[in-house]
Amino acid sequence: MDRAEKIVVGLSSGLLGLFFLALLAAARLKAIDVPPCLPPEVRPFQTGRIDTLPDGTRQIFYVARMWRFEPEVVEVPAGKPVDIFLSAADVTHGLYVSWTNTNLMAIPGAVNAYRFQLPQPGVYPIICHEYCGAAHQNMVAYLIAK
Ligand SMILES: [Cu+2]
Repeated sequence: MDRAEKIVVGLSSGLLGLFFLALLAAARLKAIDVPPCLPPEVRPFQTGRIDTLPDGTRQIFYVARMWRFEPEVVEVPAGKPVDIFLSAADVTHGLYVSWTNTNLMAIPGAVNAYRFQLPQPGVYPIICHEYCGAAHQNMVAYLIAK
């Protein structure tokens, strides 16, 4: 290996190390972590529902199907934890809560889950972000934070 190759390999390795450190720092600063595994009793479901835990945490079990989310309109307390459990009844869909970083895939035969909060009162549209058929663009639900 000549001197120029050693310099290029050294610079490339340094840059890779810098990117890796930036990734670790961003994950630490933004508290990004690997999602927890769901307990085995959480199975794919076909009907949507809403539960409230004793501590006030709202749990929403969304079913995505052509071309709607079930339940369609849900009120949640602003600033309190909300757990979303998401399953698909037919094909792959997506669930994106507008103006947040809540973004899940609805995959038939699987359940995805995510805990988040809506900090401000308001109406947050939920849209499907995965093309799922002819009326995909009409697939909207609403979270109303009060
Ligand atoms: Cu869709």
